[in-house]
Amino acid sequence: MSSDLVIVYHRQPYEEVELDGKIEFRENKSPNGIVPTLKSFFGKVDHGAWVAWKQAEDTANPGFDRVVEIEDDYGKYSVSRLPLTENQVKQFYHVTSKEAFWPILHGFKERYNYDPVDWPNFRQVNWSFAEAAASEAAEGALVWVHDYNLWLVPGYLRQMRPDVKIAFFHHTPFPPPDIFNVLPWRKEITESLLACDAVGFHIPRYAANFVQVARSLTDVDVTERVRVSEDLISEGTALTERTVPTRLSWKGRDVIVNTASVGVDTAYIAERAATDETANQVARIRKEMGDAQLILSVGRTDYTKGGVEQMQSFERVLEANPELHGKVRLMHVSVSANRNMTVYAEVQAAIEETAGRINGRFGRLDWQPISLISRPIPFAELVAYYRAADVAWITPLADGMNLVCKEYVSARTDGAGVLVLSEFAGAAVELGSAVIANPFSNRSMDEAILRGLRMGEDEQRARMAELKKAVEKYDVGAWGRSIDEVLGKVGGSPSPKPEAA
Ligand code: GDG
Repeated sequence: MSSDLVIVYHRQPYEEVELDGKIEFRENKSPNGIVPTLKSFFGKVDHGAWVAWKQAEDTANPGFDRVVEIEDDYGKYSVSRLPLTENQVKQFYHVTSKEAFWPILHGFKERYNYDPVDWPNFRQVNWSFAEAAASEAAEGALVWVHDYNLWLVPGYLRQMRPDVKIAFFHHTPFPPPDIFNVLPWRKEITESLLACDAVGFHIPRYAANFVQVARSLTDVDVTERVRVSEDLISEGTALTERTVPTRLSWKGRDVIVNTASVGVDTAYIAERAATDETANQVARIRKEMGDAQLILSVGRTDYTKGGVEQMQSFERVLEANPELHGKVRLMHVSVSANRNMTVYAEVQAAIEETAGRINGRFGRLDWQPISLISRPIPFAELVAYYRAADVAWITPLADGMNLVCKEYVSARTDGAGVLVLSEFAGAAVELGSAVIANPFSNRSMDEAILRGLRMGEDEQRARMAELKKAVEKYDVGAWGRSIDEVLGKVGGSPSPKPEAA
């Protein structure tokens, strides 16, 4: 059945569970994250489709149904599973996307690795995604593509199906031309993005960078520029922009450039934070802490998240402030998305080595400065740690948005707690009331964490109230509404379902 809305996202929108030899499709265990928000768009159309990949030994005979029909709380939708071999996945995702694109997107030119890239494979995989989307899309449908690993899909889809509307959303930062143009495929990627009706980013800076890149590579005119909303202008943060281009003209076609920051489900997190189970866990954590303060740091194991740099700051702070020994602990939760990738194994090793050195240097029988958690902890438990922490210390070197800081604020329905946030996280443009730190400056990092630890309750509450306003204003529902508005502008917005008779 063809669909009015096709979402193209690398991950499948459910968990596949094998029960007595039969495969069952289940809702993802944690309702947190953006998958439920994406699926909620299916409620607005007669029929939706989702395209993702699934590993197969033989792509001609994958041993699973290419398309399955799902019916859940979000309505009826098809899921098209594109069979890819292990090697195709490794090449397109782990090599080209993670070794070549990821460092460039985050501004780490020195980590860019061109040598292992198999560009024909990347093109082939993106072509297959475009074909799968094309075969699900109804006449004039909207196809909504997510993230840089599918950069070539819009261009291919435009060739295959000139009738469809195409929107794209980047979850990462987008760098300026001096960095992006390191990629030898820069023009091919940019022209594919310009084949969209709407190209989306978290914050105005990334949109502005994209437009600069486009202008450096092709004749593109900015036909509309608007002033950035006051609450996204945060003095003293590196990523603030004053105006942003919102419409381009390229080869006679209009391209909307939109910004909408992904948020979290504040109501769900607040509800979790208010349960008795959470209260009991918080009491247990606080008891274990005694009179020591708890600093919490959470993020994927990735060099962009600045885990090692943060621990080095903690080491300097402990060295310079002996009165803190025994009085503060850092809980560092750093989970690897892929342990088999050399680059992440190296980051993990560096984190372990740094934590080990600091614990060895300062630790005592009754006090270990750093607790390192390298396994994922259940979300309910994470909420308890958010609630128990005196300070959340979130200092990525670069981060598209960063949802952890927003989750922390949402969990603090008690109104207390301090957020120390990197000015290089996209979230910082909304969360100027956090203690803002520059992770490239030792002095800024050390002063910010000390300020967080020493902050009095009145200031904590005043700042947290401001943070809460921003996180609620830009929650996941607001992201959905803002995207809906853009999709409406391109004329491809899923039209509301007729009311049931
Ligand atoms: C990309 C962009 C952008 C982490 N540890 C545990 C755990 N988590 C969950 C957090 C949070 C999520 O992982 C991480 O989200 P982030 O936004 O911080 O970072 P990325 O994974 O890098 O996401 C990013 C995002 O896309 C959305 O567009 O914000 O900039 O890089 O939800 O809670 N969850 C559980 N246990 C853990 O140990 N349950």
